[in-house]
Amino acid sequence: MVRNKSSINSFFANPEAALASYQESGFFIEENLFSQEECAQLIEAANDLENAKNGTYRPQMMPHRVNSLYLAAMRKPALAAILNKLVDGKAMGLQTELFYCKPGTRGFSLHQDNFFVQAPYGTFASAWIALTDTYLEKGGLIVYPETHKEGLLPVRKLALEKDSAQDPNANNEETIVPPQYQPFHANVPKGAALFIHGHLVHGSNPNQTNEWRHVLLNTYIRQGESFRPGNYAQREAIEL
Ligand SMILES: O=C(O)CCC(=O)C(=O)O
Repeated sequence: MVRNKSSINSFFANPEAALASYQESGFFIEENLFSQEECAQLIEAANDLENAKNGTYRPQMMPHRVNSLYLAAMRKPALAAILNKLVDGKAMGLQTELFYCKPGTRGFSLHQDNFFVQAPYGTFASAWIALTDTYLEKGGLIVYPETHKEGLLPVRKLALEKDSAQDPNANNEETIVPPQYQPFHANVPKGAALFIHGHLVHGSNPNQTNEWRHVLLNTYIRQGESFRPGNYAQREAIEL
């Protein structure tokens, strides 16, 4: 099996190498952060969230505000320990979003998370937590290694029809990636997190399988730094 390049390190086995790899490539995959049972509980709880009940299965914004299981997942000490290193200070939780990604759901267009959040460079990072195995055909994440070094890149507007099962801001525009960068399709196994630098260009593939691709996306910011709350997300920094 071809392993993800960054999974040869771990923030717990080799913290310096892991941080260096993240700083160089703009992402890092840490396996086994969530147990099989925790993943199953987070998926089960997703069935009670509003967008499951109304049948749209649109990604659920801020599930930690209605179910403490997601708040605990955001505050998980192993995650917080890594985030403190990634933002080089005390990390605060900013956002949670639960992706159902039912079969056929369109992917998220290429973007930099900080396009939406507008935090100072290097103070903001995301943890994309796979609650099920993910790979190219199953809504897998696409990253463009090292693009975080470019700062904020320009975008082009898209004119796609809305996919009612996708985040309403997922396909409004896409980042224009300079031609020297190549995409990497990450295999992120259940229970692993792919950490994303706020300026790393990434997106996701459509889910072409007949299985659901549940992912929990948590975002974090260094304490005291500025950010855009956003009309849709209404972000607030919370203690971990
Ligand atoms: O889970 C996905 O499909 C992509 C999510 C993502 O990249 C994001 O919300 O920043």
